[in-house]
Amino acid sequence: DKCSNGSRGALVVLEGLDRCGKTSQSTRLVKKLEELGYPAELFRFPDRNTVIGKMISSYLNSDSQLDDHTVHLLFSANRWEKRSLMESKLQSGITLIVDRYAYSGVAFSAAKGLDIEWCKAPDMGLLAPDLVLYLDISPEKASERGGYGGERYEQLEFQKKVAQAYQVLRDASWKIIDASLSVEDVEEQMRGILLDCAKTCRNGKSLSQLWL
Ligand code: 2DT
Repeated sequence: DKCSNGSRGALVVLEGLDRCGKTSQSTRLVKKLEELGYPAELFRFPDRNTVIGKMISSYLNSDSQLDDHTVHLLFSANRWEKRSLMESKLQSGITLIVDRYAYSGVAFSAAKGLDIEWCKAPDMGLLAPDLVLYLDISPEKASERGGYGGERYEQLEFQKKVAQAYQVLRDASWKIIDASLSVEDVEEQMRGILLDCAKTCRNGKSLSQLWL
């Protein structure tokens, strides 16, 4: 049992615009951590497997319409329904690599014009990440990467607003990663930061709550 001495896993979030490379990097980081002896698991939000997640998914595919506030609260509820599972995994020594989190929640809704403080409120008290890796790429460059899929938010003008909204959310837990480079070079930038974070958590850094 990795946790018999009380050491915990790290909560690490990857954020960024659509097509910034988050999803493939998340998978690589989980593999890398495991190779180095840190048990790790991948989470992603929205988690489309739950009942709430299915409502979100249908909205994103434009199979259903929802008021902007309503869908914002569903995204938040989708994180809350995973909170206790995430906490128990962390406490058992597993590092979680999370593809999108509350920052996506606020940035995408704020880009639609919702008030930022209103957007943050429902996520207050979720587990606070130990590290946020922001995969930084210009909206123009991201849009050139194989084109966007058909989902609701995958449009250049909207992504520009999301990029602006993300800037307001930066705090001390954020590290800005240049995501315009090759897959290997992007991973290389994150590896050391990630391992430092995993060590600090293993050595007893306590979990805290988001935005409180
Ligand atoms: P993926 O393409 O990564 O599955 O994301 N989104 C995500 C929100 O608007 N609010 C949220 O809270 C989260 C987690 C970002 C699907 C889209 O959903 C957006 C892109």
